[in-house]
Amino acid sequence: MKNITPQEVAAHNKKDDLWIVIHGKVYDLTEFLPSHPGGQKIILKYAGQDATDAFDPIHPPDIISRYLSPDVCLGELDISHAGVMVKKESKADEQVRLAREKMPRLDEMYNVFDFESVAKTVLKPEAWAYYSSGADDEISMRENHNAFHRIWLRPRVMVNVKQLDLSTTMLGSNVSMPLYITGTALGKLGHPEGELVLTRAAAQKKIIQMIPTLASCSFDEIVDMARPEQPQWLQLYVNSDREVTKKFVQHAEHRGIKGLFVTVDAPQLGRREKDMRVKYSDDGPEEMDGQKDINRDEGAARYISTFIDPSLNWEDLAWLKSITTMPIMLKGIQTPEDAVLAARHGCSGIVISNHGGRQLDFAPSAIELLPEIMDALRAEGLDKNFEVYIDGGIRRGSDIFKAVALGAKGVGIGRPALFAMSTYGDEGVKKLIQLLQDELVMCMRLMGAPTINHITKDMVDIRNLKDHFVQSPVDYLGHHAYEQMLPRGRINK
Ligand code: 173
Repeated sequence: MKNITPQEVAAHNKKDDLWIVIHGKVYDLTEFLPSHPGGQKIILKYAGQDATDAFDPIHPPDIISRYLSPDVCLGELDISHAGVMVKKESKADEQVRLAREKMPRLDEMYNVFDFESVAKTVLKPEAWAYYSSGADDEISMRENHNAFHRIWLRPRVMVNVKQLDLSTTMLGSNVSMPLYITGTALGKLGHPEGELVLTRAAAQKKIIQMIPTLASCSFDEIVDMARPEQPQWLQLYVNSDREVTKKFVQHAEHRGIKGLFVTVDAPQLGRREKDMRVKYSDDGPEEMDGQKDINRDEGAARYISTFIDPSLNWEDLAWLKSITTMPIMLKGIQTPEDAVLAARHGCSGIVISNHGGRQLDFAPSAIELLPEIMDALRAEGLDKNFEVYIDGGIRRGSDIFKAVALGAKGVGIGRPALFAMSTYGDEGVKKLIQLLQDELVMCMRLMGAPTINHITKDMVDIRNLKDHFVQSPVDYLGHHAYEQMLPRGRINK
C-alpha cells in the first residue's frame, strides 16, 4: 500500500477533491460524498483531515469494507508523520473539555440521577441527544420511571435481616443481584472504548451484560474482553438477509453466549425529535446553504437500522429455534396476549419493554404490565421455566425490589449505564451498580426480605398502578436531568 503524508492529505480538502483519513487509511470520498447517508456536511467538516474520532461512534466497525469499493482507499497515512496530523478542536469539543474539567468527583455521586445530570453537561450534543431522546412527546419515556411511584411498599418487621443475600440466577447463570445491563447501540458516542467499559464493570460486579447488535465495538471485541466464565447475552436485530443473522447467531453460540434476546418492538425506528434536531446544530445555518440534500432524518441511527427486517413474525420463531440451541427470549413484549404467544412458541422467556420509551409513544411502562402478564402466564400454566424480565425507568433499588416482587426474574438498565460510562468510565459504571446494590440491600432489610426468594407479591401495594390520574409527588431528581422539548427551530444545547 502506498504511503501518503498528512500534508498530501490536507491538500485534498474540497468538495470536488476530498480525501479523509480513517483508522490510518486514506480514502478518496469525492464520489461518495453525495450519497453519504449522514449528509455531506459532516464529511466536508473533516476534508483533508483525520476523521477517525468522529467516524467511530456511529459506524459499525466493518461498514467501510461492506459499502465502499476498495478503489477509494488510496493508501496508508505515513506513520512516521502520523503525529503531525493536527486535529482542529471544534467549539463543541472545547465545550466538552471545559465541562469535563468541572465535573464533580465520583464520590459525589449519590444516586443514579446524579450520573445523568453530569452526563448532560459533558456529553457532546449529538451523544446526549441520541442517548436521552424518546419517541414523540416522550410520554412513555417519562412514564417508565413515574409508574414506579404508583407502587407502595408493605414492610414486614421483626424478621432476621442480619445476613442478606441478593444473589440469584438468570437463564442459569449465577449473578450477584437481579440486575443486568441491557443492550444499547453506539457506545462510543459516550466513551472512546464504548461497550468494553460495560463488559469490564459487569465482570467486576458479577452481573450480566447484553451485547447489542449495533454496538460501536465489534461483537468479538466485546466477547474477548469478558473474563473466562463471565456470562454474556446477545440482543439481536433480525436482518432481512436471514443468512447474515444465521451466521451471527451461530457465531454467538459458538462464542458461549448464554441467551439470545430478539428485539421485537422495532420494525421501524421511533421518531426521536431531539436526536433529529441536533443534526443541524454544530455549524451555523449559513453552512447549510446549497446543501438541500442533507438527510433530515435521524442520520446514523436510522441508516444503520435499515437492515432490520420489518416482516419478522411469529412463524419465524421455528426458524430461529432451528438455528440455535441458545435460550430464545423476546425483548419488547407489551401485552399479556403476546407474552402467552411467546411462551406457546417455545421461547424461554421475555423482556417486557417499551424500548426505553424510544419507539411507540403511549406504550405502557413495563412495570405496569408486569402483574397482568404474570397473571396471564399463570392462568395458562406457562409461568414455569419461563423467565420474565423488565426494563425501562429503573433508577432505584426499590424499583428492582418492586419488579422482583411482581414476578420479574431481573431488571435491565440501559441509559443509566451509558451515562455512568460516559462520565466516569469503568469506575463510574461500577459505582452505579454499587449504588443500586446498596439501595436494594437497604430496601430488602427494611422490608424484612433477607433473600431474593423472600421478596413476594404481598409486599407491594399495586392498587393504584393502573390509575394514571393519581397524583404522584414531583420527581425532582428525574426532572432536573430531564431535557425538555423545545419549540421548532431551537436546539437543546
Ligand atoms: O433505540 C435505539 O436507538 C435502537 O435500538 C437503534 C436501532 C437501530 C439503530 C440504532 C439504534
